[in-house]
Amino acid sequence: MDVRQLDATRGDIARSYGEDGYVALEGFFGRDAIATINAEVERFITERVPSLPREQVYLENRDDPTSIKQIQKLHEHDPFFRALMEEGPVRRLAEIVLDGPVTCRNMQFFNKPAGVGQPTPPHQDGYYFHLQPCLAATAWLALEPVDEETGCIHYVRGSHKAEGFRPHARTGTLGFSQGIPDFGTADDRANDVGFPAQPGTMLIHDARTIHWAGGNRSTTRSRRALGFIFYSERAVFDEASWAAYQARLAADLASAGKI
Ligand SMILES: O=C(O)CCC(=O)C(=O)O
Repeated sequence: MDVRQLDATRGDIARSYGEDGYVALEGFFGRDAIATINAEVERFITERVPSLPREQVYLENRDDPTSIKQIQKLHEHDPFFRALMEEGPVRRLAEIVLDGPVTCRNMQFFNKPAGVGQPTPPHQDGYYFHLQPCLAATAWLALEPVDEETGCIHYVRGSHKAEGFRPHARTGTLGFSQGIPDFGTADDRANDVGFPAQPGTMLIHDARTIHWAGGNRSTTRSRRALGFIFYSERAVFDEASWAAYQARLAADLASAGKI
């Protein structure tokens, strides 16, 4: 979709997002655009990843450099990804759902490698964000076919409307250090919606929306995606508290031998 098409449907997008806490847009990027993005991801992995700090590249298996599960801040390391995040329709989508100007906070590569990709624990992104008020959105772009077997995203519809966050606790999952230990209530189950997706499908969710994904049970197919985190310019970011948490986390992961 281009910016003009998005603007033409902005009312519907904003209404659906406000009601459910997420929106799914099939064909947000067409086949050629996805082929280009996938080629750029490959180039980035070959050329840039070897020189990135280890806390920005997580592997499912520390001894296997091909088992990449997450890369952070692609937009800060590379002009192609900077433009994808800052200049095109992805940013406009975030401006629509957040109802105003946004800051481009992070762009991540999310993979669940075949056979070893671990589940994404149920969580609310805002719990990690250190924002007041919690006005932020995460867009998630499928780079290849994604289904229940490879670990598609699930949302709990309407969960963004609850007061505050659900209690979170440390998980053992690299890349998702906080999860909701009491997830699975009758309400969670009744409102759970899974999103199998084709390459080019864009999901976008409110930072308070509970979401999770299964592990990758396929032994042949990976599950590649890009995540784009935007903060509303109306929110205040507590940089010091975020940096302190990140430093503690990196030290814990290093001492546990996970990075
Ligand atoms: O790709 C995944 O499994 C998780 C993505 C996620 O949690 C997010 O984009 O906020």
